[in-house]
Amino acid sequence: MERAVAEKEIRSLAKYKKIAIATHSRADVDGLSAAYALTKVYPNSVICSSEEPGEGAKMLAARLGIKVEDISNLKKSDFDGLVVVDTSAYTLLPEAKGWKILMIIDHHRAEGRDMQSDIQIVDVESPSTAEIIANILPEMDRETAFALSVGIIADGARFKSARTQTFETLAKLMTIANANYSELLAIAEPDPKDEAKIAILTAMKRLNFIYIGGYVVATTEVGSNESDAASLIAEAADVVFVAKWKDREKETRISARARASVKIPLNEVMDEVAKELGGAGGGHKKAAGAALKCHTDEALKTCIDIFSKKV
Ligand SMILES: [Mn+2]
Repeated sequence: MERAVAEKEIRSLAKYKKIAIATHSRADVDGLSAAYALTKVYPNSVICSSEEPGEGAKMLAARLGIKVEDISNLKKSDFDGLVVVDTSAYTLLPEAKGWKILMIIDHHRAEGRDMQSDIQIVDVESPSTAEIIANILPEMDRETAFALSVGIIADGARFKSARTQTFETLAKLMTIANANYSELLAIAEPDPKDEAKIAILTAMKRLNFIYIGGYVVATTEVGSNESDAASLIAEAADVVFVAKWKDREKETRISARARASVKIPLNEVMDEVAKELGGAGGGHKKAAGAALKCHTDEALKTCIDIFSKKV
């Protein structure tokens, strides 16, 4: 979508009296910063999500005084509808079911995308939702520029998926925010809590790896922090699948990561694994995930099988 058209679409929703702006459950800084930028366009709006926000999102919210409501506590009839940012899959925000979705702004790939809206601003080439919004709405205040800077730094996996525009956009935002990189990085990549450190080290202790078609592929299991563990292990292995059993949902969550040179798109692997085992999978080529209706052993075995087939 052309920039001017996208801006018109975003601004067209300002006619509504009250909008809820939702990001995926366990909000991250990309989703939160995108939602926050939109509150400046829709002054009478509320930001919402589900489950506890990530550490960086909590820090950003505290710094800018952003309030994040639990979407389950909102009364649908009080709102004209929902704007969804940084996801377009009900798996990542099941509580959005039953809401009228006025607009979706997202950078995730099509697999698993099952939310529908008349206005969909989706750029799968963008490393972050923050970058999409920063380019559509370049006029912004200092706080918004600060938030979007953090979103861009946090979601880009240390600029591994950055394009020229990412750096240009970030430089402009940092100038408006009058912020330095270390200050932004402290929120984009907060120091892990002890329980996260222990979860990651446990993931490493339980790690198995095999050689598949020239790639070192690792698998492991954790009780929490699966995506942090996956990101770190992918610094050493070529590909990693980290499993976590969710007792409440009776399902296994997989967090998958690959280094830049890996040719097999993990979002496709996750999608096929989900089709075989039941559940949903998708994400990006180098960072993907799935929620699967089976136990962790079977989930990891199927990840390896499907990956092997694709090599
Ligand atoms: Mn994102």
